[in-house]
Amino acid sequence: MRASIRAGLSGVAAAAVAIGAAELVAVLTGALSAPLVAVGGVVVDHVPAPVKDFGIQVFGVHDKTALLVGTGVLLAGYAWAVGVLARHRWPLAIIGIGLFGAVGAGAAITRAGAGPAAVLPSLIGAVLAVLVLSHLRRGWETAEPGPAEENAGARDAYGEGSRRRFLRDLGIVAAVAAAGGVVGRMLTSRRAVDAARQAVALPVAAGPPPVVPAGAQVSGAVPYVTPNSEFYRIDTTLVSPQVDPAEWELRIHGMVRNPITLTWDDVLRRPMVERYVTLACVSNEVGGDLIGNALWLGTPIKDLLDEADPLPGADQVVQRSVDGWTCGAPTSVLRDGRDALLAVGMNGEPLPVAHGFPVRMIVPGLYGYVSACKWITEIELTRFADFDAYWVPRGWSALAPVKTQSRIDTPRKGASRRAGPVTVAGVAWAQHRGIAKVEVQVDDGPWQEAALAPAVSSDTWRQWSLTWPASAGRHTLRVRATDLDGVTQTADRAAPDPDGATGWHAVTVDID
Ligand SMILES: Nc1nc2c(c(=O)[nH]1)N[C@H]1C(S)=C(S)[C@@H](COP(=O)(O)O)O[C@H]1N2
Ligand SMILES: [Mo]
Repeated sequence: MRASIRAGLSGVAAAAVAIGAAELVAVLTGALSAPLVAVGGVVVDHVPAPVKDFGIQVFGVHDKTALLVGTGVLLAGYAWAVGVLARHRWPLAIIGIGLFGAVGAGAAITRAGAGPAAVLPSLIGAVLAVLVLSHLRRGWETAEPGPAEENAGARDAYGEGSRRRFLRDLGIVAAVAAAGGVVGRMLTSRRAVDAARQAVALPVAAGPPPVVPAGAQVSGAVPYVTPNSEFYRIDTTLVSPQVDPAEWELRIHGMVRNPITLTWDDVLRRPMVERYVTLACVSNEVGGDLIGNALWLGTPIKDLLDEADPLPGADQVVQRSVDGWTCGAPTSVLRDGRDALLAVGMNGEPLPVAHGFPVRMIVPGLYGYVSACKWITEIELTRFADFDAYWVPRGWSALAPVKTQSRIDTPRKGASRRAGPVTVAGVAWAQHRGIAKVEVQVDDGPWQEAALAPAVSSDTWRQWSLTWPASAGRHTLRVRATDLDGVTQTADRAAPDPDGATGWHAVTVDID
């Protein structure tokens, strides 16, 4: 490889380090102080309107991506030139890097709300670029021993096998730069979205807030309303998508007469209702805790679907998340009058990021994987025959109403108690049908009816309790529920796959 190519590549690698390091520093000094964002912002603010319109026309929604790619190409060209310059004119190269840092710092300091610290990402990036370039430079002139006598010392430093060593160093530098950039960008966008979330003023629901009846909470059972921090979390993402509500959009399209696009403000202006709904995961094992009950604030999805006006035959509503995940629910279920919500609030707060901020769906009576899309950005009317949502080709059912289930929360499995009256308590759920009866069996004795606590609605779980006169020894307690359709939970044990676990929850306790 020719020395000038090595020099050019080194220049680009040094620039990458500068950008990557700057992204990391910007986590502390603010998103707008990262040089790429700062310079991009200045360009966008000053570009003449016709040029901007042209950009939007040509690149459409990808105009920002185009701007970033364009900036990246220009930057790489500049960095290459600086690297080549560094071969014979080292001081000039340093000035070149300094200029680069100055432009970044200058742009950052003019951005809204910038303090003196806004110059740090660019300056620290520039200093690191000089260090990296001066290190890589030691591997240049060994490529073709020639007249580059001023680099004789450098040749000694690398000696034989220089090509491999140079490439190795270049690779390490590039990897470190990329990692720094990605991590920095991730942390920065997390902070930005956290700030946007804090700033949200949730709309007020029409009608009086739902009331949790006195006595809905039974001692020994889980909290009737699950706090956000304890609400189970299930999704396919490694890191929660960070969605800026200002840039968020929801498209309702496909087999509809009137496609609709909603912005965040459009959603907030729609009529809002607040409902308790118990959400369950299909993967919940018998006795498991992948279930929670929250107060959801949202706008009825039925009205939106009515406005979109589905075509005959559009039997599936596919919901798509910003990360491409999909789920599909029957159109008929979403329009049957139940409180299926496009939700923006959870227990009085904007949705937590992990639970779908800014907007998700909640459908009473369906498992989450077919109905509760978080970070939703698309609703597409289609046919079940035409589209399989994410989990369907992976072996899970396309249709997944929640199965009637019950769980013993106290005593816990393996607990010990004194002989005498022991409280047995827990929860039971059959969303959108409602719980009619809960029964407990001790060992092989008769089924005894537990006392049912009131519930907010048929869409929420219901707590129950029973006082058991416990005698010494090891005992097994079982629970089963009957829903308001009159169906009692089957004893047959089935795994969650493909449409929800069945069987009775049992715990063994020692009484002494
Ligand atoms: N975007 C997206 N939404 C999703 C999922 C997902 O993987 N990605 N998982 C679903 C599943 S399987 C369940 S059970 C619920 C869980 O919601 P929670 O994490 O708020 O409890 O979200 C649903 N929504
Ligand atoms: Mo789930």
